Amino acid sequence: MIIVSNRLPVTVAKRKEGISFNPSVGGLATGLGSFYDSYDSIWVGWSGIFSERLNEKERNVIKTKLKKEFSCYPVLLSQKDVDLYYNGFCNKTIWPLFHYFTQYAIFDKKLWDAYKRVNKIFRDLILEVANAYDIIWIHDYHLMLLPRLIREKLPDAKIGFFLHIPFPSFEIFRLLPWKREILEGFLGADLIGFHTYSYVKHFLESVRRILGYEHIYGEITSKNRIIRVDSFPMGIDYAKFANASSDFKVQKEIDEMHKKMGKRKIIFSIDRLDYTKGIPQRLEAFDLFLDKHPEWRKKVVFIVVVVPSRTKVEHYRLLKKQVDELVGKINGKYGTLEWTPIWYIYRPLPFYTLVTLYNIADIGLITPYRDGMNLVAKEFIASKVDSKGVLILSEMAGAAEELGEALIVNPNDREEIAEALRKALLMTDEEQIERNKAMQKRLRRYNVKRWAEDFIDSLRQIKKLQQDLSTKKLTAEVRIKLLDDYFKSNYRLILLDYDGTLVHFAERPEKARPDKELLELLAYLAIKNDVVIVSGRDRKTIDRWFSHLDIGLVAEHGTWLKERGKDWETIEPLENGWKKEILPVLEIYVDRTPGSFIEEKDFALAWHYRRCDAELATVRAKELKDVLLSLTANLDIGVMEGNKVIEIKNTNINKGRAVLKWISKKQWDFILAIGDDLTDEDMFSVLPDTAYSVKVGLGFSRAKFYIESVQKVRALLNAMSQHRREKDEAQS
Ligand code: GDG
Repeated sequence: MIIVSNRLPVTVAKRKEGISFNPSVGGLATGLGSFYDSYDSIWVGWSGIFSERLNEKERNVIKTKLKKEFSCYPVLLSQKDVDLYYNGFCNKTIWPLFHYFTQYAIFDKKLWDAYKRVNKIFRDLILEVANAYDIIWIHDYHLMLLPRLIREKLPDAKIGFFLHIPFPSFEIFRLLPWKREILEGFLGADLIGFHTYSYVKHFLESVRRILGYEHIYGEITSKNRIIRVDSFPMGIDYAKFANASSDFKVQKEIDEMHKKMGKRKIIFSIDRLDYTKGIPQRLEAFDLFLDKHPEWRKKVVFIVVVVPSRTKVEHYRLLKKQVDELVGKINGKYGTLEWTPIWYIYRPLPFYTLVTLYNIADIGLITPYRDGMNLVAKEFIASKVDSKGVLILSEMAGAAEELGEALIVNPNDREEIAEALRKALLMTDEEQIERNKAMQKRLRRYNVKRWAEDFIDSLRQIKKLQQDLSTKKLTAEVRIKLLDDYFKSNYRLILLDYDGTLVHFAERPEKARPDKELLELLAYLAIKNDVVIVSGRDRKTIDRWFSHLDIGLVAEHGTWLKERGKDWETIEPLENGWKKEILPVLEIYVDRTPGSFIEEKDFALAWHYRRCDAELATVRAKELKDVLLSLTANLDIGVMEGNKVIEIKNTNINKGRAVLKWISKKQWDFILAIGDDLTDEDMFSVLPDTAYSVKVGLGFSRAKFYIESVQKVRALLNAMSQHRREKDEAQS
């Protein structure tokens, strides 16, 4: 497996004493690092040092050591690259935009160009190290173009992509001038993962509204590939945190801290210095708490650890100043000679100190404005060996979806945070233990290893599904065999759906009338074969369009049948009284859903929504289906979903039942059935094993093969009728 991320898990620096190699900090590096150690994998990323600061010899030393000792492959980036791509597009455009800080987002073509260039640098290194069967797992917002760039060069690669930050709602994402390219970049992957289902929904909505690709249960069919989109809430290395407190060094620090603190309660927070983490308003909430509850003064200490981050970006520098001032202000306002309300640390901590603080803290106060997941919240809970302590967590952190037993707060509501602090300080041990145990159980089970394995399993599954579908493709060889069987046989039956199979879907059904070429083609085919049009359309239309041809006809999904040279007939006398009950319901939905309309057939009703706003229509269709299902529960009436249509009709009628009439007529030695939607599945399911069944377009189907488009269907039928035409033309 090749893991790809902006930074390697090892940071290289050049010092007077020589070149140093240290573990990288941050959610991705710490989280994935432990999984990476236990898996046969290599890591591609930037080492943290500018390429121009190294001479050829140093480069080689670094490259060799990274490869040998850490299985890492460094991407070389210059200071300019890092400035425009990392500090620029990543952290001045994508980061603020995806965290809903639109006012901070800069849209600058120069930064975008650098982003594209650096993504290509990553691609080139991956192409050097990747083998055909490798899994390539790309991480985060720095590399959103990479899946597609790799796909262009390695069409069969197994590519997974995981976004560690939120994916914003469509209204925010659409602000990005390069939104199309970014989405297309994502779709180069086979599996796209997010922390929460909300981000999945946002992404799918943007894909639908910007690129026009629909999805079914998170599976997008784009051009000729199926791509899965799903949520995988990232876990932590649970055992590492749970076991750490028994470490001698940690024990010693814990004892010392307890001595220092006495009976004081400890509130704790740690974050990278980032405007998304809500540090200033958290301090203000603490201020409000001390103001409203003077009885708690001198009895609590708030340990605030802030880890320097992105110091090259201006907003971060301003934020640092703001935090410094606020801490000074609060300490000045309430502090006494023997009590400092806030202990403020601005630097990274060694792991054992971090674990010590998780251990001794009575309250973890984590209140980001927005956070993809937030691992600190999970680590705090995992470190509580005696299950005592209270987590106060922002509802805006992805982690809040899994940690419902925490005290959940709105990060913008200082009153609520102050009140949560009071409540946490008064919470009984029993309640703390009960809440934490439930969360610990979940975090222990879905740890980072499970998370990564789940992702990789899901990637393998989608790859297998793609392969299953691709083996079903009606390839050139199958086509030759099909034509060969066709020409060799004497009794041939050809069953053809109409809309989406012989003609493209049109916005209004009356527009999709058969063209001259199609009518001619059907006429030729009918000379030597039994041809049947098997349609869901109403009988009158089918009759008007095709009754002059010498072919069989099925209308309204099998309600009406017409054999060659005979009259229309119904399979059995059908009851129709339900229509007057259902029609008014459909009319309400037409009024409420602009662009939708009702089609009335002899024994069926259909509500079409192909011309509506996609989002609204999906919601309405679901609602309507529920309503109809409850209305028709005790009747012989079924509610079926087709392509952008909901159809209500007698349950014992379907295309399968209708075509049996033709299938059972003769000992056919060649049967071909072609269709494109769910209603055609009934037709495929009644065919004998020897028949050729073909679905138009990708997707799940009982058909043996799929064919890409209406044009290809026409080309196939043309080839079948060709020899006859040639004869005719020669004669004339
Ligand atoms: C991004 C997303 C998402 C922090 N300071 C020190 C230190 N850390 C470790 C923590 C934790 C990690 O860094 C921070 O992870 P978070 O998840 O809280 O936040 P981000 O860095 O913003 O991470 C985030 C994450 O990616 C994973 O997908 O959850 O939403 O923004 O593991 O323990 N570790 C040590 N010293 C420190 O001073 N040793």
